[in-house]
Amino acid sequence: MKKDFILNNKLNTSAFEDSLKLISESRYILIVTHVSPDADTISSALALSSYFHENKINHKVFNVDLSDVPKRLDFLAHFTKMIQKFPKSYDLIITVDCGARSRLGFEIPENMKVINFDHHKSNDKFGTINLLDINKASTAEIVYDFFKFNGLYISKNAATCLYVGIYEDSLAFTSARCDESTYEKINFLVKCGADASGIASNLLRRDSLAKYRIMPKILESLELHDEGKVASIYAEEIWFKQSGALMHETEEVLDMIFSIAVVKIAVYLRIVNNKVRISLRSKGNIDVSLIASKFNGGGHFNASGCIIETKDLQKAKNIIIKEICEK
Ligand SMILES: [Mn+2]
Repeated sequence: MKKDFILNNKLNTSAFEDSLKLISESRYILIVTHVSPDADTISSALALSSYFHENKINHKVFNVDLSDVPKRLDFLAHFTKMIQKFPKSYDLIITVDCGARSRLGFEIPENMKVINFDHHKSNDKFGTINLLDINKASTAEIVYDFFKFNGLYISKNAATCLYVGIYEDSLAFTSARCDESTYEKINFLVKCGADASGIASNLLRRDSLAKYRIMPKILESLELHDEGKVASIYAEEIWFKQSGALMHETEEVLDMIFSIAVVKIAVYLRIVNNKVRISLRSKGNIDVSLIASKFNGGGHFNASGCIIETKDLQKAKNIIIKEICEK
């Protein structure tokens, strides 16, 4: 059995039903979030986890490195129950927001059944059942569709998770992939008990001081290229040690420079595991996933990333800026 749900204005809902059937036939489910987890993958996983808890379905939410999970999501139900050690046995994997096999951080065991919830163009349909919709701004929206098409009850806990995933991955409802259905979902999630104001307080008003110690340094690194169309910033490894800031706390600086009127593409470089990790953002019809894919990276049309195998930030900056400006 291999089922794909790919949206072309026509819903193939049978893949949602088949997913639920596969879930009900399984004894122990491993929900897998991606490496360098973001709010979409964690929220999507914890929304499913809430449903599974409420319905006594054996499962665990897995991430290959829990120390990487953003702490600011700790208000989501079952956040502390996530694991990074494999359970003794499991017979179904559900991946959420994993745009490629490599994003799981481990090899899928042979003959393992996999349900693949995702919205990345790069996804090569590695699942037994693939619930892919690249037109959606978040994987959380596809998890929502799974609940709705199967007529499943969305508890307050699950609704809160789904709201957070949709909010964060749509960049606070500013993504071009937000459509009418996004707001219909949000409306329904609020009816289910998601508290928009409470969520905003938890998500946006709990910054560390360290974040504001490192931000000026990163902003100071700002350079404009190609008559200001391309902006780059970087963060030296030592700045993290000096300030105590965490990697994911600095991503907002990229959004800040991306907001400069003349800038069309924004680039952020920092060192992760002795290599330079690069995040790219673009406005309008500029596809930065094409640039990321030149360096074996991936992501979305307007937001993607890649890794360059060097410890030299300046060298990596020159390589990526050259690639962008020669486009
Ligand atoms: Mn996502």
